[in-house]
Amino acid sequence: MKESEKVRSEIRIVKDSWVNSDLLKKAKKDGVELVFHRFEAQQPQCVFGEGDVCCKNCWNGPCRIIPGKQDYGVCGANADVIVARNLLRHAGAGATCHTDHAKETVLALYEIAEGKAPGYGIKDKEKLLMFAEKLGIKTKGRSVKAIARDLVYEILEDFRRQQGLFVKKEGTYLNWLRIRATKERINTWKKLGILPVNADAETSHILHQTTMGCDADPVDLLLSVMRIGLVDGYSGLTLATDIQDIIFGTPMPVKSESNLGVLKEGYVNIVVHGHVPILSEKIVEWAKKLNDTAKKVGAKGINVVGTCCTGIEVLMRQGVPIAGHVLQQEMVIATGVCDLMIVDLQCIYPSIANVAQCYHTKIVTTIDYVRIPGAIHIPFEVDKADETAKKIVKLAVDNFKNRRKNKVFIPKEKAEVWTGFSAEAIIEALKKVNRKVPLKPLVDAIKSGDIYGIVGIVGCRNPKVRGMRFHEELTKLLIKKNVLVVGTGCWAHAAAQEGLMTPEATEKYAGAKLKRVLKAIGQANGLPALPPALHMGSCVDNGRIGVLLGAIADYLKVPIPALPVAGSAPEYVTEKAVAIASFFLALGLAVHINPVPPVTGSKLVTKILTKDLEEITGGKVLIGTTPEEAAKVIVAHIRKKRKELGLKV
Ligand code: BF8
Repeated sequence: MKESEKVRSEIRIVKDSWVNSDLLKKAKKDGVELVFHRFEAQQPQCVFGEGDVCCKNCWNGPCRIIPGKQDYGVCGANADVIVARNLLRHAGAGATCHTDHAKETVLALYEIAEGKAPGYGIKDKEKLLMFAEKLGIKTKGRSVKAIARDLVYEILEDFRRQQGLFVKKEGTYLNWLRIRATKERINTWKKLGILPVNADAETSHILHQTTMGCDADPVDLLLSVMRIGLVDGYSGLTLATDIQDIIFGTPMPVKSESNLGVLKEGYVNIVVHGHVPILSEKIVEWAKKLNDTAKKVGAKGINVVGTCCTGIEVLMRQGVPIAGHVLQQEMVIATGVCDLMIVDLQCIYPSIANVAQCYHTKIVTTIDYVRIPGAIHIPFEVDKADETAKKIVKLAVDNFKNRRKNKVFIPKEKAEVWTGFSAEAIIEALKKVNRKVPLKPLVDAIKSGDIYGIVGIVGCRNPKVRGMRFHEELTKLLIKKNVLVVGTGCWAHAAAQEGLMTPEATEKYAGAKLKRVLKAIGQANGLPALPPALHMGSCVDNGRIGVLLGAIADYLKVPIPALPVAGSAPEYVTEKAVAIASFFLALGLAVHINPVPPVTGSKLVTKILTKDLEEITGGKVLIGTTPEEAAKVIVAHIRKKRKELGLKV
C-alpha cells in the first residue's frame, strides 16, 4: 500500500467514534494487526464476488459472468441462475447457524428434563406451559420436567419429520411455525408452497437443489430462499430464543454499561464471546462464586464482560456489561487487560489467537466444531457445566499475574444502556398504561401518528462502511421522524455506545410526538421515559421482533405486510444476516439492506427482490447507501403503508 493510501485508510479508521485512536496507536506499537488493516490489504475486492456472478459449484469452473462477453457458465447457467443459487446457499448456511444454535438449547432442555444437567433449571415455567398447551401436550397434574421432555419431543419432530417431504406433499409443517406465526402468514406461505416441513432436511436439500445440473429456475430458487427464511425464523431464531427464555428466564428491563471502558484495570477480566448463553450464564455464576479467589491473587475481584451476541444474552438477562461489537473483538484484547476470552460459536475472528499472542490473554474454545489454532480447547457439556465453568474461571484468575503492565490501556469511553426489552417486557411496560388491553396504547399511538412507524434495525458492523456510523446516524434520523426503533445484534452495541438506549436519549433525539408517547409509558413505569431505541436482544432474538409484529397485526386485524413498519440491516456481514433478511422478507417486511446485497449481477433477481416480491409475500428489499438515503426510503415506505391503512400521513 502506498504511503498516501495508508494515511487515508488510517483517517477513515479513526473517524468511527467507537475506534479509540490512542488504543489504535498502542495496538500498532504492540505489533497487532486489526480487522481494518486486513480489510485495506484486501482492496480492491473482487467485482465478480460483489455481484455474486462467480460460480464455484463444479469444476467445469470456476466460471464468472461478464455481460455481453461471457453470458453463460460452462454448463449454461446464466447470471440469474448463478446469483439465485448463490443467494440460496448463503441463506441456507445462515439458517444452519441458527438451527444448530436452537438445537444446542433444545438438547440442553432435554438434559434438564432428564435430570442430567444439574447446573441448570427451568426459570420461565409459564412460558414452558404456554408452548406445551399450544402443542396439545397434557400439562395438568404433571411435573415440569415431564412436560419439558414432551415439549422437546414435539420440537425434535421439526428436525426429523419425513411426511410431507419430496414424494407426497401432505401439508405438514414445522410445529414451531404453527404456534408462533400468524394465521394469515401461514395461509399465504401455504398458498406459495413454501411452508417448511423439516428444518434439517430443508437446509441440506438446498445443497442438492443448487448443485450443478439441478434447479435452473431463478424464481423457484428465490421461493426456496423464502422457505429457508422461514426455517431460520422459526426453527432457528424464534425457537432458540423461546427455549433460552424457558431455561434462563425471559428478559425484563435492566440497566448496564457498554463499550471498551467496561473493562477494569485492577480486576480479572473475563470476556464471553460468541452466541449461545448456555456456557456464558455459568461463567457469570462462577465468576461471582470465585470472586474472593481472585482477591487472593491481588485482584479486586472478577469482572465478566461480553462481546457480540453471547455478551448480549448475559446483558439482557443479568445486566452483564458489554465491551464491544464484532469489529471490536480484537480491540478488547489489545487493551492488555483481557485475562481470558472464552468463545462458543459464530462471528469469532480466527485472528483473536494472533492478537492474544501479543499479550498475556488466553483464548478458550469450547465447541467441538469451533476450534482455533493457538487457543486452549476445553470441551463444554451441559452435564459438567459447573466443573467446566469453574475450571475456566480459575484459568483466568491464574492468568492475572501474567498481565504486562506496560501494555495496558483501557479507553475511557463507556455509556449507560437500558436493555431487556423482550416482547413480554414491552407488553408488561404497556400494561402499566392499560392493564386490560396492553397493546392499545401502542397501537393508538401508531394510529394517531405519534408513533409514525416501527423499524427493526439489526445486524453486524461492516468495515466497508467505516466512517459513516450507519447504525447510529440511521437510528437518530428515524427517531427524529417519530419512528420507534427496536433492534438486536451488533446494532444494539452501536446504539448503546452512542447513548441511544437511555431515557435521556428520548429527550435529546426523539421527535416531539414520539417523545410524548415514550415519556408517558416510561413515567408509568417509574422512568423519565422509555428509550427511543429498544434493545430486544441478540441476533437470534430477531424472532422477538416477529412475535411483536404478529401481535400488533393480530390486534389490528391486518396482515403483517400492511403495518407501517420496516426492517434494516445497514451494515450486514454474515450469511446469518442473509437468512434473517430472508425471514423478514417472507414475513412481508420491507427490508433495507446495506452494503448493496450481492445480487446486482442479475437484473432479474434484483428486480424480484426490490419490486415483484411485494406482490408475493408483501416484502421487498430497500436500497439506501447512506444513512440519509436509507432513512428516506424507509420513511417513504412507512408513509405508503399508513396511507393504505387510511392513517394520517
Ligand atoms: O449474530 S450482528 S456480526 S455478532 S451476525 Fe455476528 Fe452480525 Fe454481530 Fe451476533 Ni448477528
